[in-house]
Amino acid sequence: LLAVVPLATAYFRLPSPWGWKCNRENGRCEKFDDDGVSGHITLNHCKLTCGQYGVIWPQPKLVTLGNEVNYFLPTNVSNKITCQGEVCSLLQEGIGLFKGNLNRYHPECTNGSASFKGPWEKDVKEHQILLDIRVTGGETSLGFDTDESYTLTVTTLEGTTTALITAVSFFGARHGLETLTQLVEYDELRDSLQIVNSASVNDAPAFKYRGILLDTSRNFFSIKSIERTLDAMAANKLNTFHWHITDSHSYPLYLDSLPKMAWWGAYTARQVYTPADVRAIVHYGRVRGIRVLPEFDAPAHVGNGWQWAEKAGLGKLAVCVNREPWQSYCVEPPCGQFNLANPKLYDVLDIMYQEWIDIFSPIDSFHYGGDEVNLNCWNTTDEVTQWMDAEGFGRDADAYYKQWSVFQEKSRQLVTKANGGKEVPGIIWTSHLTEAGHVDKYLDPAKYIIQIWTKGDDPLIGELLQKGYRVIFSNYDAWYLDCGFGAWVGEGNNWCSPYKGWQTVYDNSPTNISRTLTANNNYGNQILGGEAALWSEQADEESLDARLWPRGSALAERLWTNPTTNWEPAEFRLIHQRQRLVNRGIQADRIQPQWCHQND
Ligand code: CP6
Repeated sequence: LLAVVPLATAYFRLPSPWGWKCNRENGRCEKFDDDGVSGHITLNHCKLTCGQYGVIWPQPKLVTLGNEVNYFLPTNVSNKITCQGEVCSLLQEGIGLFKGNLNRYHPECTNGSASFKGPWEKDVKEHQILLDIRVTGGETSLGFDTDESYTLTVTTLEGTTTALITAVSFFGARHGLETLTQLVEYDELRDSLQIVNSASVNDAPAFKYRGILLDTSRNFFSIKSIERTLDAMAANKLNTFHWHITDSHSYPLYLDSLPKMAWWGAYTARQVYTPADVRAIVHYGRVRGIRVLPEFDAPAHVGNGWQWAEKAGLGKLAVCVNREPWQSYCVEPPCGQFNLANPKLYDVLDIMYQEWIDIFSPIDSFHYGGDEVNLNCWNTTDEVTQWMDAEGFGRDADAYYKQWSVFQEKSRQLVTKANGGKEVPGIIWTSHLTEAGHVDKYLDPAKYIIQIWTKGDDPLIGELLQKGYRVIFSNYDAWYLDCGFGAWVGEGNNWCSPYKGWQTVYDNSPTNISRTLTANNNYGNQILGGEAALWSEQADEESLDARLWPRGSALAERLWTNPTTNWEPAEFRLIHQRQRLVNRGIQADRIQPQWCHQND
């Protein structure tokens, strides 16, 4: 039983007339009259230990939590790490982030430093936290075969709480640290932190690929806002930042080898990512357990940036850009598709991919886009039609698809070359090339992963799985987060999905979508996971946080745990996860009145 602790009056305006107690029947904290003597459970204590999962998000596979907490100060956290080589420095960085996140529970905290003021009882002041982290493997960057599992065992003995984390990889260990953070809360009465006294967690993700797409072409997003997104992803154990850097609208990536790309392609001189910026983001992601997946969307979705080539005497590399009437050529202005008739295209792409792969390295996959090609663009461009005729390709749809697939394979070879000859899986959106009946005519199932953005009931999914493709789900009817409530959803120019509530995001499961297929066949290991997309026609960094969070958290629990329940039992924890994101400086949206979770 807990002793009655004198109130630290300087930090406590209203003495609490009641306490909160865990109702172990329903796993909820309930209000009860405080007799001031026994069973007094203060403020945040209850939520940490109540319910099967406390306030851990996403739900671990297996977890048992103790019923008590110990109070401590973040200055009393020490560590012991068992690891090899570069894994040790990643762990040191990870521990630094862990400590910053502990401080972020303090109501007055800036950038991970907070001043706890006390005064404290001796047992609070002296309580020690020891991190004992053991990583057996040497992997330092995330791949599709990386083992992200971990175990976390918390035990308390005589004034010391030990957290033992074991993992095969650094990536598993950092997930363990994230879970450990979620066994901690601030305690207002003592101006200290509190940690669950004992816990046993055995955890591993249901899906390998758990992504968020950010489109930095339609609108620019600052490095700060991208870092914030990576912070929030880490808090949710999401592991892939799919960076849709370029599109027809802008090309904000500055390349030392092709400086004119950004000169023509960036919106303003400040709105560019330099090679150093990209390298920094790749590292920022890695220490948070996140792969940064570059997408160069082609041969459609190109436009601004490519004008320099014609001025430089290389001819037109992109055609149909700003061509009127744009509606007939592409889904949104400006248009733009590569000019497959111009062989110089490959010389430029060779240079471009060299630098892309260099600044994003090491890569374990590359996204080629490949969506929304409109044959009418090529079929109404004299240079292209003359080339098709001269080469004797013909001009029906199949002839164009064939040439498009040749472009695709050449691009993959250039990426392989830029990657020192090491092949990595190519990821490609569903498109005409991936259509049922002929997808394997164009794309080798061993070399391409298909990202399905079309509806979840698409019969194509069955064929892709049967033919051996690995797939990633991003069905727009549940996992496109682009549309805000303010967006125009009537007739006319409407390039968004529209708004999906977090419940819709949560209830959309890759295994349900393909249930009939997975029930009788062993396609489980071909379903890599899923991704939510923030296309940015109607969003920029001002709306970023509220558009992505906490809906991205709903996605994260679906992909990490793939729970058998719907959203309802998760709501209570999601409210707390949202608060945790806010503590970490992310302006996540609210989903309930404070009254609904007053009992924390
Ligand atoms: N941009 C690119 C887009 C979309 C896609 N690719 C998109 C399509 C439909 C909706 C939202 C976004 N804006 N390059 C599709 C993969 Cl509803």
